[in-house]
Amino acid sequence: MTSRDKILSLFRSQPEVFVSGQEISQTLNISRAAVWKQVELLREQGFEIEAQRSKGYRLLGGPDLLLSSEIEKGLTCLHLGKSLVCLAEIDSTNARARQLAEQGAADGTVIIADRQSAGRGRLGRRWESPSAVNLYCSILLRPQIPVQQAPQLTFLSAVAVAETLNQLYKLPAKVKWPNDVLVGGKKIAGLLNEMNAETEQIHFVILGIGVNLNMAAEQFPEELNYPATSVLLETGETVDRALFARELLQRLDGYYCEFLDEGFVPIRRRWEALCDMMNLRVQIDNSLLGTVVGLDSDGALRLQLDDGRVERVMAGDVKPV
Ligand code: BT5
Repeated sequence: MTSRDKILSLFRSQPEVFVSGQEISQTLNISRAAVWKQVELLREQGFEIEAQRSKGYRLLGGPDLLLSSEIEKGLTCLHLGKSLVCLAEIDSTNARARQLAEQGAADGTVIIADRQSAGRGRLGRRWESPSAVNLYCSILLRPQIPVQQAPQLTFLSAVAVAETLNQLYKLPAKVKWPNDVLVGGKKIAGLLNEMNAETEQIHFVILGIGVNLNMAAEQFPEELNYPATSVLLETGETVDRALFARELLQRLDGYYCEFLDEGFVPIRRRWEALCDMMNLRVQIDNSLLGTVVGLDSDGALRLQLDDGRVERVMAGDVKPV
């Protein structure tokens, strides 16, 4: 955690209460001048901090930044989040996770950012990532599984995101092949998994997860491939992003352990139960037409064509027809 995060965490643990410069300097083991400098930096970032000579500092308001200390509170994961990095801003958490992975970062490292300046979707698309409203998260994993099984991990994240939205906000979240989570037919989350592997061996997999939590209608781009929504738009309530991040990591960790022990079958079952396109007629990339009959063990969508043959679809955008 940076000094900035530690000071914020200290303020937030005692809302509206003055914390003396001396207490901060002792707790963080930095000089009083350094405390003052960090407070100035926080003010520049939009935090309203009152300073009184005899009492110290207190936080009156400011942006809702995610802090690793708040996400880690009570987290009991076996794999994920042993190292959890929360950044104010980054180009893309997936790009940062890849850099860290190449430098040898450990299995289970989690990168979260408050804002992405170049958030990525699939096929070079952009993921709109405004400041302080959503979750932008990348998880670095080093699973010892065959390379062809790596795409299965996307379904694990999709199930964990949909179930967390159901559990915390009673939202009827559904999964859409291959990498979306929808509420009422609108996209609320997108997943982007990236892998670094040789023919036989996975070096690492990055699970990129973007969930629209407190995003307001005017923050969505005008041109969208698919209608989109957020928890705020669905429920009318602003949600606690740290709590969502914590619940999601906890659930993902459980499913990842299960996946390593038992393979893809339990996740596939959950995914199929959450997919409301099962047995529906769909079109892939405005060409192939058929009925969704399930998910294959490598993550391919099983599509029954009109002549009865079952086609395995490896990539593409699915639209109901
Ligand atoms: C995705 O791509 O859905 C994958 C999105 C993954 C984002 C996460 S955030 C953390 C991590 N770091 C990254 O850099 N990325 C990951 P795709 O299926 O290609 O969908 C992209 C399309 O969704 C865009 O072309 C827009 O039409 C639409 N879109 C963009 N931003 C959106 C948003 N915030 N909510 C809903 N739809 C959006």
